[in-house]
Amino acid sequence: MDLYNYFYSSTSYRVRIALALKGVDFHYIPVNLRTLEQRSDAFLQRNPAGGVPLLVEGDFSLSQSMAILDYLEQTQPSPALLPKDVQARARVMELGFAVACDIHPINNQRVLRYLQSELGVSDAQKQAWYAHWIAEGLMAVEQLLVNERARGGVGPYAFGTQPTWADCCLVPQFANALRMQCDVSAYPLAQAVYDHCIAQAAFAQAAPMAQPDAPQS
Ligand SMILES: N[C@@H](CCC(=O)N[C@@H](CS)C(=O)NCC(=O)O)C(=O)O
Repeated sequence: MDLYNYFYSSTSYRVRIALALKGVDFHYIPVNLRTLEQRSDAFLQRNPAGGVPLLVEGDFSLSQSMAILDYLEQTQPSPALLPKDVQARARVMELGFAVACDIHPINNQRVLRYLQSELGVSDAQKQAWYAHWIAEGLMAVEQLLVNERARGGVGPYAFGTQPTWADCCLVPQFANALRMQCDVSAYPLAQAVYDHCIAQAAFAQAAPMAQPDAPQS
């Protein structure tokens, strides 16, 4: 299994966490987002959307991190990263999609690039945009965690004692918020989930700085 990805890409990080939790070996193929390799003809032929991650297994090729998580869940069912109970499963997906649909796309590199190169926004305005959507998005995520704790959910993961898709999505987004120096003090439950997760071996294995294309110093 080949995974085209980039060490700092949070969508790639989601998939790397799931692969590590499931103990699946893969071949890491770096796509350098800093040099816009994702826009090269060679990569666009593989993924016309021009983004990572991209999973390739034989002649089967799949983009979209959430579709990849689902594919892995079906093909490598153990350990399960979605609960069996229908409502519990929906809650996990609700949090995962809050990150994947409401936070990540509007702060994606191509959006930030467009803001600067086409609309001429300054670095400070770009940072304000980023921080604004992180704040709105993480506030909603925090409330989902508050609701879960009010239902009796104890953690230390987002939903209970085992990692789920919610953690696969939350951890990379929270890491991005910290990297972009956003104020995260209003999200103590999300912070606690993040702190717990990054201390676990599978999450550490999937972390950006542990990847072969990360800067070595
Ligand atoms: N919805 C897609 C988004 C993929 C995506 O755009 N990933 C980012 C990295 S986190 C990327 O490759 N950005 C490159 C760009 O925007 O040019 C997914 O979940 O896989």
